[in-house]
Amino acid sequence: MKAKGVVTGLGAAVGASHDLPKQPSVGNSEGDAMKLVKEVAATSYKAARSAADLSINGAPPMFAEPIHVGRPNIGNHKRFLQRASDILDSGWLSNNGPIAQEFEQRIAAFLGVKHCVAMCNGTIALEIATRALELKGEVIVPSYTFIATAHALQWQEITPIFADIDPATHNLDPAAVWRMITPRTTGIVGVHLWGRASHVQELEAIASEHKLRLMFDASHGFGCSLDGQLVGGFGECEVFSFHATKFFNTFEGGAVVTNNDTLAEKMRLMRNFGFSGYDNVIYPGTNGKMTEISAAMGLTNLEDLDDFVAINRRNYQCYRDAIASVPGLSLLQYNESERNNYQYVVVEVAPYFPVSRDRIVEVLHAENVLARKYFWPGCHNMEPYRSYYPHAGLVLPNTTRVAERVVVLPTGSALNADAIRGIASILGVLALGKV
Ligand code: T4K
Repeated sequence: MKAKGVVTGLGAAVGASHDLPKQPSVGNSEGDAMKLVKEVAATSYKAARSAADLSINGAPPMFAEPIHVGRPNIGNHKRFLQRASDILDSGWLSNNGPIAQEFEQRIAAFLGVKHCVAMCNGTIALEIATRALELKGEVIVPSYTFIATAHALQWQEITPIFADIDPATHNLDPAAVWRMITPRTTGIVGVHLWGRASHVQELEAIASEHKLRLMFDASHGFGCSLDGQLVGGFGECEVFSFHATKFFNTFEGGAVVTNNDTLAEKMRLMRNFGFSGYDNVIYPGTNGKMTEISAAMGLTNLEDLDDFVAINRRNYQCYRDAIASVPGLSLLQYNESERNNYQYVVVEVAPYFPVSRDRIVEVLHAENVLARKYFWPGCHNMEPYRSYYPHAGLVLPNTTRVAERVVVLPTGSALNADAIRGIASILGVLALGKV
């Protein structure tokens, strides 16, 4: 079913010209349709043409059910259920079992790194990685990231020092990093925000000049590359989140990947209470183990990764075409010469757009489009950092500006081209300014 009309200012892109194939029936070699998250109810689609069509003005919402940012990408059900059944039969559920080990090998091979240390989630993986690197004192991080990046440090009484971002990339600005270095600085945690790689070379140069340890929070970057090399092998180690909402998920999960044998060994001990065999603890540790069922989900999803990219890419292109002609909105670009997972559809609202970013989100929510304001208001404006460093914002002008302007839109298998055009038509109405 098509969006019903074309909104002034949106141009032909929102109309019928870019018919993309309907999904989500992605076939596979076993002749099984891959069952993805079901599409949003098509019966409620319409295109908004004027303010009167908007739910905030009394019209019915465009979608009958909520469309979330972060609906999971789920691979072939049959293969997952077979693995789940095998796990139950085996009676081996956790503690570095055979499926978790296979998962680690597959991930390391996929990323082209020596070691993958699978964990129960990305936050614990960050904590273990920073601890294994013996970070202390002050560590430089962006404030424009999910709170876990900062909390993983604070949890260990390491002081996160927030450096500003490059407004073009939304990643740490190397010059800002350089300015925040003090005699207490021991490391830098870069974040590949939205899956777009950090300024890796520049950060490496700073780290090497100042003898700092460098690691990356690669939670968004699974399957993304920099200069053709997949994220995973940069810095001393990189940390992934495999949370349900991530491009690649294991229900909950995470991993630290590294080419450093000693570091990998240390992290394996740390994630298992420091146990080296029965009754022999040789290191302080925690419980960071990945379960077998999570690893089974990971193996299944890894097999369907190309389909996830194809769906996200198709959605991204559809958004790009539909939003291109809305003045004052720009879609964050992915470098098409790199590998991207297109998991985040990020729109920046120009200062001259007639409706505020917060009002855009309010209007979209009323239509059941649960757009998000990631990563507003920035970690430095959340507790405990807001109380600890009330003036941090003074050195974070780009963080403040970007965090106030970004809207993240839903993508994934729940959306088809009609739904995306419908969402774009709401934005087109807002561009007219009469809401
Ligand atoms: N570093 C970075 C840069 C990160 O982005 C994250 C996580 C981490 C570290 C930490 O990794 P983990 O410890 O989480 O592995 C979500 C995720 O919960 C969080 O993992 C993620 N970043 C962050 C960017 O987004 P919330 O609080 O904004 O949204 P949440 O979890 O409520 O999910 C969003 C929507 O997704 C829900 O409203 C509904 C939908 N959803 C969610 C789940 C869990 C589903 O449809 N199905 C589901 O199973 O944090």
